[in-house]
Amino acid sequence: ILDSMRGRLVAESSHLMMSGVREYENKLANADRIIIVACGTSWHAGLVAEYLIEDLARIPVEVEYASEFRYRNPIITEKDIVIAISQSGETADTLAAIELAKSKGATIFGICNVVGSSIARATDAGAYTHAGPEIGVASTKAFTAQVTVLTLIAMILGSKRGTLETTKLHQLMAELESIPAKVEKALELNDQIVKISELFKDATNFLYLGRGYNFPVALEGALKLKEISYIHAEGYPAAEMKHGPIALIDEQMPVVVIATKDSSYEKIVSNVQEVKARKGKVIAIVTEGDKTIPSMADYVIEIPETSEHLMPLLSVIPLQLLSYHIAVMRGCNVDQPRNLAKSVTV
Ligand code: F1P
Repeated sequence: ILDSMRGRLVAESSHLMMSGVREYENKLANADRIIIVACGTSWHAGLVAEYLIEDLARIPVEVEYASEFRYRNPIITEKDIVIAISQSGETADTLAAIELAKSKGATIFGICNVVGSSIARATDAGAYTHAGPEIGVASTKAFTAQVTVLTLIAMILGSKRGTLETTKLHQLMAELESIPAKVEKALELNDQIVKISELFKDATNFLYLGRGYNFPVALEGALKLKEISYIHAEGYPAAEMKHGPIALIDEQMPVVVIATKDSSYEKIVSNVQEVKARKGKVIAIVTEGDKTIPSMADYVIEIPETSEHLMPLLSVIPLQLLSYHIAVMRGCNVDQPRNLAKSVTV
């Protein structure tokens, strides 16, 4: 798995994949609204894109589960741009959502990993992620490659629309260039995560919490654990905890909190306090050098510092490793989990 995760570095440093975006950048930049359709992990990448595009390019974004969107009667017009995201490029729900949007005259932009796949062929334009083949069913490096492409799209749109200052654009570009080395560093956490996995491999429930850019990562961490280890896991925006999930917390409940240094850091500190007050076991993903959260958490995983816009590229890695090791320790087949298909074509 480590080798396959390293494959993402190739995708992340490749700017070739953006040629499809360049042709359509005016159309994208002038959109009144962008609708993102996807399923599973790809939908989580779409949620990260909502934060990125709204923040950097100030274009309203809606993120829809393709499996719901295709069956309701959504409002779609010729002015809409639909971005369809899919690793396999064969997911039937995403394909059906594209066909629906196309029938209403929307422009469809695809982000796929598999060249020449059905979704790539059904779209008007697009970008390939070139993350290499996903050996297992559950998406891992595809997620980071999708988020990378979507980050570049948000940056291009922000600079075209004048909502992203040139200095900030250059800072983000430079930071993006440093991500492959930081991913390598995050992968060095492997041995530490093996030890944590050993302690929690028999848990029956997990809660994942994150705020801002780390909220979709919390959802993705929970999905990965469900998919490959069959442990029940829920991902929540940390601020939603008090609206229900807090009732679940007791000394049996492992709570993975993605608490890196960003604009919502102070708030997440109080969320960790709330979990600890109820005796939950906190596994915190923090920024290197942080002192506050480590003083409260039960287990601490330090990842390199980066801009909050790019943090999902790093914060997802320990969560993927945690799911992987727990699944292996439970004797699960991580490449071919039960009941899951590589591409859901029905
Ligand atoms: C979507 C997806 C994956 C998940 C599993 C089932 O696939 O939900 O995210 O890991 O493989 O399908 P795709 O449209 O991104 O290929």
